[in-house]
Amino acid sequence: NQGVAPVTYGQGDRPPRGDYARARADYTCEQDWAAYTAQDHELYRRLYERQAAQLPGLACTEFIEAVQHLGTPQRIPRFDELSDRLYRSTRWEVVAVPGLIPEEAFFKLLSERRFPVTGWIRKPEEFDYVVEPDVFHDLFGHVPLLFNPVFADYMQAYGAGGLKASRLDACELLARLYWYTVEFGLIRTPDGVRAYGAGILSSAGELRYSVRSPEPSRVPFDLTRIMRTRYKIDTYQASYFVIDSFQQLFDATAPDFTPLYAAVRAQEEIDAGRVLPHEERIPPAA
Ligand code: HBI
Ligand code: FE
Repeated sequence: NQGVAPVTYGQGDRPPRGDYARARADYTCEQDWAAYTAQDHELYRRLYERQAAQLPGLACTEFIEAVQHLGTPQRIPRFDELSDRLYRSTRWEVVAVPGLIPEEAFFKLLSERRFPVTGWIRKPEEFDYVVEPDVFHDLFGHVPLLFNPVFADYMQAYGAGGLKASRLDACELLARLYWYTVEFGLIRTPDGVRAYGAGILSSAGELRYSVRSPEPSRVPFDLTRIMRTRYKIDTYQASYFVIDSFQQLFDATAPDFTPLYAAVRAQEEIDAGRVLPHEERIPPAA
């Protein structure tokens, strides 16, 4: 096994944290659960408990109900056991990866209903913030909604769309959709907006900020509008897009994006935070 080339955010100015030498050609690897230390499990438990405590009133009900499927917060879950439960529920599995993987490999796994989860956990001094996704972000943020049938199908369709986008050189546009839905999405409920995005749900501070702060702009979900919108990777988001339901998300993204990419490229990009003249401003939750 020759391993694969590591992937990092930015220009590779930080060394990769995972062991890419042990990954297979599809970038999956063994979880090596036995290698986690007692401190690793303890850090996972502290992260889990901090986030679980702030879900009521901030996370959507679907997420709150599904988070129990992760199993005991006392230790980092075994991916194979979690996969068994997930497969019985929505025919998805989780697979271990060393960390960030190339877009095409990422899309391919999603299209096969295999969700890549980073094996390593952050350091204790990164309790409040870690730049790259770690096992806590990937599991706590992403896996609960994979137990939701409609969201599960959306994720697979996104992967299939990603493979197509790679051939059309449109990954940047499609990545914005992922960013503003899967990572930082909000959903309307009778009690006000709630979070469903993994980047928000696994964040110490952004969960409350995204749902309650008067500062950022919140506008209704609009596919081409999202594809025109830049995003920030190292601060709280300046814009959030609000869906009405997971079915809306699935239906809006079902058609072939090929004509949309051309239309989006012909229009100007939009800075994060801007609200367009015709757009509804959705208020923060009380
Ligand atoms: N790799 N492990 C991992 N996790 C991600 O969320 C991820 C990735 N590679 C690419 C990627 N995300 C992004 O390009 C998405 O925007 C598509
Ligand atoms: Fe993520």
